[in-house]
Amino acid sequence: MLDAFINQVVPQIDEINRTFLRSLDLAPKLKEAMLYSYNAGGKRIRPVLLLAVIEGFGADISKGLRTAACLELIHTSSLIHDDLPAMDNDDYRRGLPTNHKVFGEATAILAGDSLLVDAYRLIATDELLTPTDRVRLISELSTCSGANGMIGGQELDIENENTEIDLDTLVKINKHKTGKLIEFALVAGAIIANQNEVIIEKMRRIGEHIGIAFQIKDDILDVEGDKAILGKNTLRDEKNHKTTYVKLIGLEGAKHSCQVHYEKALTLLRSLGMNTAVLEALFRLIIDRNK
Ligand code: GRG
Repeated sequence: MLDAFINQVVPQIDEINRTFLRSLDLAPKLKEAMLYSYNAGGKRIRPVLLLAVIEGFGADISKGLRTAACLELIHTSSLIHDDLPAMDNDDYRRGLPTNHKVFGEATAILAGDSLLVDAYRLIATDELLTPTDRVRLISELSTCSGANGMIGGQELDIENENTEIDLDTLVKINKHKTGKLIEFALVAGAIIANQNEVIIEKMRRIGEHIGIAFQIKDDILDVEGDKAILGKNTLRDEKNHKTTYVKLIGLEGAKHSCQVHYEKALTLLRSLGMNTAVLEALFRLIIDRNK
């Protein structure tokens, strides 16, 4: 059932994004760099989560396709910047050499910038959404991506390299760096499905828990995962002197904490009275994944 859902929606998201990126034709090398990282693959978890929320509420998933596509472009931009020499300095991502290794650092920075900035037009011009919903979604997404969201979380992460931090600080970093885009997926799905504010805020809390579980699993895979399956290097956190859940509470502690956040997300989800089958399968995939 989850596979059928993924096979139904991912080609549609990819089609929207590829068509959109191909239309940006002022600077061919920049376009090529953007398409390179987008086409390198990736699990597309965030857009699938967004659309699964809409499906769970019995609403029309076509109304969420462009917002879901936009979210994946912004996520892709963050991966390009994350790999830059000034950040994690990585040479391998989504199974291929990183963007700056292929196109040079300047173009990689601009490819990340463009993916972040151009993406919003997918929502702004979405005629299936009301103008009010477009503005709200853009506002939510820029908050989740910006200085009070993913980018702020990345800054805290960098400032705390080589530093002994406690669990609360680590949770704060990851809630923002990784969690905010996942939170957006759940909140946006509820907005597009016309849910009330109580439900939207419950979705936000579900997103917080599943976002933390996602990052804990990422930390676990950095230690236990297989580079060939992951498509990125392992032991990156140790190389970058990062504090992770595994470092702070051990491998078993991290696995336990991942399970706890997953269960909290699940309990909240089941309290909403919606069809949770696809979302539950996705949450399970997030904590059981091997890539
Ligand atoms: C774009 C201006 C701009 C800034 C970006 C670098 C940065 C600021 C933020 C870093 C955010 C980041 C990369 C957090 C880690 C999140 C994470 C666990 C990513 C891996 O996501 P997956 O597993 O990857 O979904 P795939 O490749 O499957 O999409």
